[in-house]
This record gives sequence, C-alpha cells and structure tokens, in this order.
Amino acid sequence: MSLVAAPMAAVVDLATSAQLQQATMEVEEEAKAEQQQESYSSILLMKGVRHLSDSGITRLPDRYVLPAPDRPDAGAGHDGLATTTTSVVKVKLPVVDLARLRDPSQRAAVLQTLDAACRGYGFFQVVNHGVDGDVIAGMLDVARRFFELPLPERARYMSPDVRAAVRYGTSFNQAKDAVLCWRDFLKLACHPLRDVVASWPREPTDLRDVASRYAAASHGLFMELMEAALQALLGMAAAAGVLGELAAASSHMMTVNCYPACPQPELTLGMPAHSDYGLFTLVLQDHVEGLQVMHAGRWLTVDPIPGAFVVNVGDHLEILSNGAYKSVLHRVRVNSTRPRMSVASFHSLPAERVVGPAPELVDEAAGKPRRYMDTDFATFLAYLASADGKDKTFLQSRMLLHDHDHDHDHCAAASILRPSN
Ligand SMILES: O=C(O)CCC(=O)C(=O)O
Repeated sequence: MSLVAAPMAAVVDLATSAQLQQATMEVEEEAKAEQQQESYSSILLMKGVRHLSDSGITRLPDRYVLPAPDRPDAGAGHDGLATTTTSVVKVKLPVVDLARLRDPSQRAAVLQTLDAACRGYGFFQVVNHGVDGDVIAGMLDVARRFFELPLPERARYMSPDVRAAVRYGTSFNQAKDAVLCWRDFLKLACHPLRDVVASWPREPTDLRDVASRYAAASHGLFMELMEAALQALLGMAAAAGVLGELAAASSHMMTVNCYPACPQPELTLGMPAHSDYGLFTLVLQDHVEGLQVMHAGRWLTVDPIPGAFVVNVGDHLEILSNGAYKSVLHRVRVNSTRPRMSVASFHSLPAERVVGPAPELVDEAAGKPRRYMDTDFATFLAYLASADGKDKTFLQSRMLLHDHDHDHDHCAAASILRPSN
C-alpha cells in the first residue's frame, strides 16, 4: 500500500506543487492586475470627472459615492435631524436692478433691497448690470472649449499650490476629500490682472483675452456692489475708507467650474456645502440649474435668470458687518443629462489685510458687542490644516458670539462642511 501509495503520493505531491505554483502565479498575476487596476483607477480619478463622463461610465465609481446622510436628497429639518426631501424646492432670489441703483431717484429703494437680501438670504441676483452680453457669452464659451481640450493640455496646469496663479484640478479639495466631488475646475488668480494673465493657459488661444475682459468687468461690478453694500451698512462717509483700500489693492480669484452629466447624480454632489472666504462672490452660470442655497434649514435651488449674476456674501463681509450680513452655506447638485458650467469670481481685500468688524458697528455699551475675531489669510490656511475643518466652517471658528439660527444652518450639513479655497 505504502509502495503504491508513495509514488501516488509523490505524483499527488508533484501535481499539488504544480497546481500550487500555478495557483500562486495566478494569485500574483491577479494581485498585479488589481494593483494595475487600482493605479489605473486612481489615475482615472485624478484625470477628473470630465474624463470619466467622456469614457461613458454608467455607474458612479465608489470614490464619488457620498454616505447616505450627505446625499443631495437627505435634507436637514429644523430640529437638526436628517429628513428626506426628495422634491426640489426652487427659490427666486431677491433681484437687485443696477440700472435703478444708478438712478439717484431710485438708489435708496434698491439699497434697501440689497441690504435686506444680504441680511436674509445672503444671496441675490443682479440684473441690468451693463456687462456686455458678448463678454458674458464669450467667457462661458471659452470655458467650455478649455474643458474640451485633450487632457494633457489641461493637465499642464495641475498644481497642489493653493496660491498658484493658475490651477487645474478636480473635486473640491482634491488632496483632502475622502469622497470626491463631481467637478473639474480651472482657478485663475486675477490680481493684479496685467501681471498674472501671462501665466494663464495658452489654449484656447483666445482664453487670456476673453477671460481678462471678463475679470475686469467682474471687478468693476464688485466695486459697485461693495459701494452699495457699505453705503447701506455704514453710510457714505464711513464706507469711503474700505472703498479706498479696495481701489488701491484687492484680491480676486476666478474659478471656472465644469460639472459633466453624471450617471448617478442622486449619490453625489458637484460641490459640497461650503461658504466663501471673501467679501462678495459673483457667479455666472449657464442655463442649467444646480446651485442650492441653505435657508432656514432647507436647501433651495436657485432659479437662474438668464444673463444675471448670482451674488453672495462671503465670510469677510459677514465679519466686517459684525454678523448683520450672512455668509450662507451653498452647494451644487449635478444631473444625469445636462452638463453645467459656472464661473465664480471671489473678491476681497488683499490677502495680508486683517479683517474685523467695522468699528462703527461695535458698541458694547449700546448692546452691540463684537461678534467675530480678526482674521487674515494665514489664519484661514491654519484653519484648513487644523482638525476644526472637519466639523466647523471657517466662519464658525472666528465667532465670539453665536446667532443660533445662522449657526444651525452652518451645522446642517455638518459631516461635509468644508471651506472653499
Ligand atoms: O457652480 C455654482 O453655481 C457655484 C460655485 C461655487 O459655489 C464655488 O465655486 O464656490
């Protein structure tokens, strides 16, 4: 038995070892293929969502799938508990008519509209602004053509440096996002315009010309809106100081956002809930809706007025106004059929300028306490790198006194709160 068994065993052993060798090779091959697949997927992810969308995927890759409570249809009720709100609630934002603002006989009434919008929604739309239709259409068109360029041409501008004059990337904060967002972007520093334009993308060949004309128009509009806001807040005489500073130097960053059609839009967001860092942000969007604003504990979808700018109060203006004006959370939903483009222009004082509540708005004896700490860009960068960024907005981290309703809105999407950068 053993004599027979031995060779058999040997045969079996040999067979087993050959099988084992084969199996080991297969496992190794598989691991190699998996590794390749993994690095292929991460390269694909780095290539951004335009690339994924063009590749014709029908299922959202896992890295883009938000946890259930953070998905676009999981709302936050007034009691702070997550509730499901599947219907989209649209909002017609207050309208600020610049033609009327420029008419001395109507200015006071428009200042009231602007002031009420900044206190209530933190958002408004601007019509009759006088920015040439060709400048607006040209900007959206050149932006679309930039994202149609072959990836290697776009990828020349990828940079991890948040201060780079030009930066192409994907998601919200690519280096930190646990779940990626369905957005690709091109960020362009716009101040001082004549110095930075030469570092902007060289393709499409008309980008520098078209985008610099748009940037100049956006800055002009910002200055006009700031003058109006400061006049409403502080009165003409006190407004002059900040306006003079802004005329001498400012910060201006433009982000071109590209949100391709998404195979499973109910599982992800184009941009998570965030507030903006500066004084005012001017958003130009195409005809596709997607921007949502947090108001009284609910997400409201902005109904875009063709040719209008959507304007929102940023953290700096909330701080400067000692809390009178609201820098509110907003986010972007995507959809399965229509790609969307937007151009957001972030305007503020120079990065090194310390921003605090205007002295005219603080009077402890009269019951108007200082509500915010002073802040500057270095504080903002330190906040980004800190643990606070996980469950607070930057604005909350600067608050000395809390306004409960506003605080509630800033906590409503707590697990995905991240400041914009
Ligand atoms: O795409 C939009 O409408 C909004 C963009 C935005 O919120 C941002 O760029 O910070």
